[in-house]
Amino acid sequence: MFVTFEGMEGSGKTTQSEWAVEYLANKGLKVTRTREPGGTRLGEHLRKILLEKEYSLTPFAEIFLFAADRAEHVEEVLQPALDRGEIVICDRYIDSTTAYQSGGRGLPKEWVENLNKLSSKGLMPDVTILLDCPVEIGLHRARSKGSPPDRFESENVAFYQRVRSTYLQIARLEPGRMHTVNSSSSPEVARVQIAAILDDWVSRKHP
Ligand code: Z5A
Repeated sequence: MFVTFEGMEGSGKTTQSEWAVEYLANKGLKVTRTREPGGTRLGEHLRKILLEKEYSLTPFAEIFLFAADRAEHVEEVLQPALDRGEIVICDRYIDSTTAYQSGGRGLPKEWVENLNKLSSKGLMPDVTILLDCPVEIGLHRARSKGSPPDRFESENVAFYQRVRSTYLQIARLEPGRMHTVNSSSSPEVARVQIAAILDDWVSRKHP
């Protein structure tokens, strides 16, 4: 079972995906947690290039780096773990590319979707949990972390509005895969819904 967590920065992906690993492991299930960009040795290098403000990447250069990260991640980490029968929980995957590079940066959607198919070798999540909250809440949480803003955190509110509306559009188009969870209030409130989604999928995939 392949689970992805998506959402804008500060929506709570890291907090909730860490919790989800613990929740499933406590049921005796074998779980691998990973992330994009990152998750492999090459990916962690690419992550630095993508997030550090040192590099002013063009949208085309940026999307190819995300695609290279994903190609490596799918072959080296995601597919092998799924082949071993493990549950894989991944913090960001192809929907991030659609939301940020197409919605945020404005690259043509069809073009981004084709690159997503190539870089992922067609590997799609069984279930995607979209943590959704107003842009102002997400940005406030992210900027309260105290660390200097990275290349994405420096983007303006309009950029994040486009990211959010692209995510919500994917959720409308793919209701069977993408489940939207309101993450505006406390993590505990969102967890009730996340647990129900995970339980449903575990009963289907790992009866
Ligand atoms: N990116 C891209 O453009 N294209 C791609 O294809 C991919 C990625 C794969 C790096 O992602 C950047 O890469 C990302 C998009 C781009 N940039 N942005 N934006 P990242 O996932 O590493 O970075 P991030 O999104 O900035 O993560 P983050 O700042 O760590 O946010 P988060 O994981 O969503 O939030 P969090 O750390 O779990 O929680 C933030 C705080 O909110 C924390 O103190 C929580 O306790 C608190 N909080 C309050 N309420 C809640 C609820 N309800 N749930 C969870 N947490 C809550």
